[in-house]
Amino acid sequence: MAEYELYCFAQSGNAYRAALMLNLIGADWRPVFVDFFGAGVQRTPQFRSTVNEMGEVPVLVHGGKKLSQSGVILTYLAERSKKFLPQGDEARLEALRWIIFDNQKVNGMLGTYRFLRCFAKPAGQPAVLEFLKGRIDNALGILDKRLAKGPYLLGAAPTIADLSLLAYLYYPADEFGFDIAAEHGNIGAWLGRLKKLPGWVHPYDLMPGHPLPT
Ligand SMILES: N[C@@H](CCC(=O)N[C@@H](CS)C(=O)NCC(=O)O)C(=O)O
Repeated sequence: MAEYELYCFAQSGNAYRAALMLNLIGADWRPVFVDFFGAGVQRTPQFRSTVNEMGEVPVLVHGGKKLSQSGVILTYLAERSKKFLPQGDEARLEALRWIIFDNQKVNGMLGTYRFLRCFAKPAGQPAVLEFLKGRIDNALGILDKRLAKGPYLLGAAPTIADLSLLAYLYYPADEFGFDIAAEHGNIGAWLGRLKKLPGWVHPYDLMPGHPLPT
C-alpha cells in the first residue's frame, strides 16, 4: 500500500496542485479516482460523511489523516518533506497570501470558467462567462506583474505558492479559448521553468480519468 492516497481526477486543476507536489517530492503515492462527471461521487452522502464533508476534491489520505483544501495539503507535504517550504515566518505568510488570492481570484475563477465552458450541461451563459473572463484577465495580469520581479513567486526558489498558482495553467489553451502562456509572457516563462523540475508531469498524464468517455 502506498504511503499517501490522493482522491483526484484528471480534469481537476485543484487536485493537480497536490498530485504534482507529491510527484515533485518523490512521495510514494497513488491516485484514488473520483468519478466527478459521471456518478458525481463527491455529491454522495457517503463521500461527504467518510471522505470530505465539503464535497470537494482533492483529499489527501495519510495514515489516519484525511486532509482537504489544496493549500492545506501543500502546506502539510512541505512541512513533512521540507521541500517547497517557504523559509521563515514572513515568507510563510507571503505564500499563504498568494495561495488565498489564487484560490479566490486566479484558479478559483479560471477553474469555474473552464468548467462552465467545457463540461457543464447546459454550458454557462455568455454573460456569466464574460464576467468571469474579465476577473480572470485582471487576476492573471496581477500574477504576470509579480513574476516580472523574479523567477518564482517568492524569489529565487519555487515554493508551495508556485505549486498552488499553476493549478489550471497547463491545461490546453482550447479549453479556455485563450492562450494564457502566450498572452502573459512572465507567466509563460515561469510555467516553462516549473515544467523542468524533476518529477513534473502534465495533469492529464498524472491523474486518472482522461479522456472523458464520450
Ligand atoms: N479550494 C479548494 C477547491 C476544491 C474544488 O473546488 N474542487 C472541485 C473539483 S476541481 C470540487 O470538488 N468541486 C465540487 C463542488 O464544488 O461541489 C481546493 O483548493 O482544494
